Amino acid sequence: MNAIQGDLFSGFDSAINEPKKSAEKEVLSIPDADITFYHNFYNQQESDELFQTLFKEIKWRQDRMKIFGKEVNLPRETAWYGDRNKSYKFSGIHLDPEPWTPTLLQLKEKAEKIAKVKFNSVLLNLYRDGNDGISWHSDAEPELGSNPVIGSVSFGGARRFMFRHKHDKALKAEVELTHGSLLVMAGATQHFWQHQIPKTSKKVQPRINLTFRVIGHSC
Ligand SMILES: O=C(O)CCC(=O)C(=O)O
Repeated sequence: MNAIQGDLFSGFDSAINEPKKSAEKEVLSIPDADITFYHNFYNQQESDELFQTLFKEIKWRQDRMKIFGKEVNLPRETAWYGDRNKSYKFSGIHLDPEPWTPTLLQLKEKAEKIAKVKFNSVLLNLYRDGNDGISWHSDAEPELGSNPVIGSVSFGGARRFMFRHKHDKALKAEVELTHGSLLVMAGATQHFWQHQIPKTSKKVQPRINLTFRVIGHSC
């Protein structure tokens, strides 16, 4: 985490430019947003086990999307689980949910205690290596409603999670999403900010991310 990022957080030790490991909750101090980060939401052993379980149990799929009229593979594998009838549409892809597994329900309940909402769906992304990523977007699909609460849990290789303001391009922020962490985005965040996981030429371990969501009216 660099100094600019560090200054954005409370619970940050600027002398060594590292987040305080004891800090339970770090609030990202950027305008027009409500973002909190929990570094050690799961401990190392729990995180290792959950990564392995999700890697094996989830029905990962390789979706395709159209770019300039050409069909290409999405640079990651995905899966959509949740309550019945809570389908989701993004990048022109329509996803019908797989039923909750015991592992996903356990993860959902733990995230709900912090996010203070009942999630009814989860989008999972598997980033196999540094060639996988997700480009700039906000989670602003109509079925998420206004001011959605998104609970984002990460396991595996740490990746950069970047924010840019939609109206003021000079406003940027970044968080390293580490093994076993939880990031909660709420309030007006999706109205004003976009986020991305950039691809990287560095050697990175595979990573699984789960974004728990509340879907209102399905598409
Ligand atoms: O992998 C991540 O941390 C982000 C995923 C994401 O932005 C999304 O699923 O909309």
